[in-house]
Amino acid sequence: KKRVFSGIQPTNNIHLGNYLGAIRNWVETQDQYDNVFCIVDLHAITLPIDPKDLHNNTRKLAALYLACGLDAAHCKVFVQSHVHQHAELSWILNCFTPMGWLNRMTQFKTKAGDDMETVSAGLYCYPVLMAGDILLYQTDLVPVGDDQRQHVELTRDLAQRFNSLYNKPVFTIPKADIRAAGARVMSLEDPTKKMSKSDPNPNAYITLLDDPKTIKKKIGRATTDSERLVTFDPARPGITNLLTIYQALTGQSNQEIEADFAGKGYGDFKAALTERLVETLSPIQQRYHELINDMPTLEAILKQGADEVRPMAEHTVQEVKKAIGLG
Ligand code: AQP
Repeated sequence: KKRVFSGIQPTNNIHLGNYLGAIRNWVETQDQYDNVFCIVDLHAITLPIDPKDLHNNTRKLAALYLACGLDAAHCKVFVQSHVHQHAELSWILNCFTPMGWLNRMTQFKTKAGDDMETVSAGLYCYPVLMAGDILLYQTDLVPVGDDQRQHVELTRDLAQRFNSLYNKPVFTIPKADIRAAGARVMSLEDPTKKMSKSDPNPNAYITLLDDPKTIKKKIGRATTDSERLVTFDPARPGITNLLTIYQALTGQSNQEIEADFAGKGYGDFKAALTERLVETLSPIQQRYHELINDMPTLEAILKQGADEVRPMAEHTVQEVKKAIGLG
């Protein structure tokens, strides 16, 4: 079976973009692959984060992975910092990554903004840690949202560079797996920006734990336009984003959706979208609450996941050290 690896940062409540762009796809194909899914807490410290929040978010995210349908029988689910080989490989790969490559990473530019003096070196090296995460498990496929395309490309370049430098296939060359539906969910406030969990405005995103009233409010105030035509139209990114979400939830074609809402206004469409969202999220929330209230079971699943992946990670680190002549 092909190996799949992916992860999410435990930085905040995860949102609809993380679900539609990533987790839902992991769940859909989990029985076809050999899956490794990580809660990437080492990535979460690249920007300041409160220790209690980091601790709690890590457990919340693990519970959400499982509540969304990841099955421990098909997947190894674990916390990145429980497997020290991630940090170890990341350092080694840093020494093989040209600064020029990192200078081209658009996510760093967006997240660092103008703050080049105090922003951490960790944020700059984030793509190298991510490359290490993927390469440690000899990954074939990386199911992610469209925003991570550039980082997976860098991972491929790095793996190819390392293999050819030592003339040995130390790393499997991974491929990004980006599905069309839900690959880029946009902010509800500013539909030209991606939906992001670090957005200071909570109305810009729907979290997986939002209750029906909150979902209704957020969808109700989501940015649209004055045309009042329920059609996919790149010139009207607000309604197009909402329609894209609706499409990802229903699996209907553009034409079917436009036909269903022909002659209807944004109010009718927003009510239907709210209904679909509540329908999708309610069962996830119910399972989430069961899991988060049984911490010993959750901790045991995470420990088991880390115990299962550690030997694979160690094997790769040993191969890397051998190639380089370390130790
Ligand atoms: N808006 C999005 N649409 C589709 N997919 C998305 N992803 C993130 N935002 C969207 C996908 O979710 C996975 C996990 O993302 P992450 O938390 O590891 O990193 P991120 O890309 O930095 O996510 P956020 O939500 O923007 O978090 P913050 O605000 O903390 O940086 C990835 O597969 C990503 O593609």
